[in-house]
Formats: sequence, structure tokens, C-alpha cells
Amino acid sequence: MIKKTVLSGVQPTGDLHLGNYLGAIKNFAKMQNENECLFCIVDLHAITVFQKSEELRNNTYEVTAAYLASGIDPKKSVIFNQSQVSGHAELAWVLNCVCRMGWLNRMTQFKEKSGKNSENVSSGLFTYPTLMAADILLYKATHVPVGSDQKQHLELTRDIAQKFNNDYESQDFFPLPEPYIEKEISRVMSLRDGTSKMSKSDISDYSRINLIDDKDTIIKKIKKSKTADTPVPSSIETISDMPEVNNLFNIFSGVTSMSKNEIISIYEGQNFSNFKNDLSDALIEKIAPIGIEIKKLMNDKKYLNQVLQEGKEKARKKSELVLKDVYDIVGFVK
Ligand code: AQP
Repeated sequence: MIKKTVLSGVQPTGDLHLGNYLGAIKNFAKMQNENECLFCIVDLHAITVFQKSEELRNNTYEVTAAYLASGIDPKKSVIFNQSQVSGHAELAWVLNCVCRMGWLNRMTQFKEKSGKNSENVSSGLFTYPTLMAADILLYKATHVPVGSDQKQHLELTRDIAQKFNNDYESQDFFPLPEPYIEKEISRVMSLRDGTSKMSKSDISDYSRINLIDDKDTIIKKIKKSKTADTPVPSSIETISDMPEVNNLFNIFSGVTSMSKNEIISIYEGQNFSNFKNDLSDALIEKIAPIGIEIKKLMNDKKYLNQVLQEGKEKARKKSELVLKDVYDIVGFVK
């Protein structure tokens, strides 16, 4: 059986949260046994919005530690930071020349992140999706585990790959990568507003569960999370119309193996406090050990550096072969 090549990345832009874990990282560890996996810390993406250098460095170590603490094994998967493999930036330039302005203009994440300020954000934020396409195509990755917010960028990656193959008459040179998106929990929402994505950059720490939150903090945040004045509803349909409640049900289901119907059958008709107590317990069981391990690893920079160093060597080796072929196809003289 031919192994799939899996690639994904997380930006070192702050403390990782439950959305990053359930939407993406949790799936990384599951995929590493049967596939060839590369997981990067996408520091080049992080600087599309200004980062203080000391914080960027620290966050890069923290994402590395979070990968390891979530079960990614550096013996099975390649873990590296993007800036250390120059092929990402080099291929991104070639793909910038393949990608059309009109395609980038349609990207909703750019519109959301730039808001009314689009004249004043970095041009890197605008071309972010072509760098993401380069991350994936540099390894000819076939599968990309991401949260649903990245689906549009994945579709663009496929369009760019297809156009490169057509323009340069190199049929099937780049495979068209498939997104791997968990259906049930592909978009974890804010604990304060069930219509906004849980996000590192939300100014309220009460909007998210961070992977490094301790037991008491998790309990406090779930206690304060928005629900309803009514008892727990008895049908999925009613819950679907209540964004914050629906989100807590999705989270409950994501950290246990219970379906939403099973959870409803336990709590229907009760007030929300029992539900919240049990949700906190489930989160503490799943998330707190990861947080403890992240903190332990953060005190062992020597080991984190060693993991990144070894990952860099492996990623460079693999990427150089693809980049060399790209340069040949494009017609760059060696
Ligand atoms: N709320 C979420 N629900 C499900 N998946 C999510 N992801 C992020 N937020 C959620 C997935 O996590 C992976 C890494 O994301 P990222 O850190 O590279 O960038 P992001 O999507 O921009 O995450 P944030 O937290 O919202 O960061 P800021 O606030 O800095 O923009 C991706 O696979 C993403 O889908």
C-alpha cells in the first residue's frame, strides 16, 4: 500500500487552545502510524501580523512542546519550524506567480483578519494562502488535517497545483491535496460567543480553553461560559439553534467518545450546572495532562532544539528534491 503524505502546521502566535487541539493537532497523532507525516510550526505565517521576537521564539518552542505533549512522536513524524527550510519561501515565490489576484481577493480569512483596515495590513497577510500552498506542495503532501476555517485555503492550493501542472504541461506533477477535516468538531467556537471562532487572538481569555490551563482555570472558564436560562434541551434540533450550547455539546463530544444524542440523554431537563461540572471533568482528564507535559518540556529547551534540528534536516532533504524539479520545470538555469 502506498503511504499518504500528511502535512499540517500551527502558527506560533500565542497559547494553543482547545480549537487548535480538537480541530487539528488531535488528528496529527492519529495519522502518524499509517502515513508519512510532517508537522511544522509555521513561523513565516506568524509574522504576517507583527510578532515581538522574544514572544515568537517562545511561542515556537511552545507549539513544538504542544505537538510532543499531544502524542506526536519525532521518531515517526518530522517536526520542524518553517523558516528553517528555505524551500517554503522559494516555492511560495514561484506559486505567487501562478496564483491569480482574483483568487486571493476571494479569500474570506483575509477579509476577516484585515477588516476595514485592508490598506494597512501587510502584503504577507494577503499572500498567506500561496505560502500555505507552498508548505503543502513542497512535500507533495496528499492529505492536510486542518480545522474547517482552512478549507478555502486548501481549495486554493488545489487550484494553484492544477494551474502549475497545466501551465507547465507537467501533468500530475503536483498531486491535488485533500483536506482532512473532522466532521463533528471542525470549528470550536468562543465560550463567550457561539458565533465566533475560538481564537488565540481573542482579547478575552475566558473565550477559550488554553492547552496550558490548569484544573482550576478550566473549571472557572466552563462555569462562566455562556449557556441558557432554560434546562438542557431534549433534542439536537433545539440545541442547533443555541450557538453557545451547541458549542459546549460539540466540545463535550470531542473530548469524550460520546455522541451528542448520548449526552442529551444524560442531561436533558436538568439545569446546566451538572452538565458543566461533568464537561469540566472531561476537559481536565483530556487537556490538563497535555498542559502539564507542555510546561515540563518548556523547561527542556535542549531537547526541543534537538527535535527541531533533526526535523529540519529531514524536511530539507525531502523538500530539496521537489524544489529542484520545480526549478527545472520552470526553466531556471542551474
Ligand atoms: N476554533 C477552531 N476550531 C477548530 N480548528 C481550529 N483551528 C484554529 N482555530 C480553530 C485549526 O488549528 C490549526 C492551527 O491554526 P493556526 O494557529 O495556524 O491559525 P488560526 O486558524 O488563525 O488559529 P487562531 O487561534 O484563530 O489564531 P489567530 O487568533 O492568531 O488567528 C489550523 O488547522 C486551524 O484550522
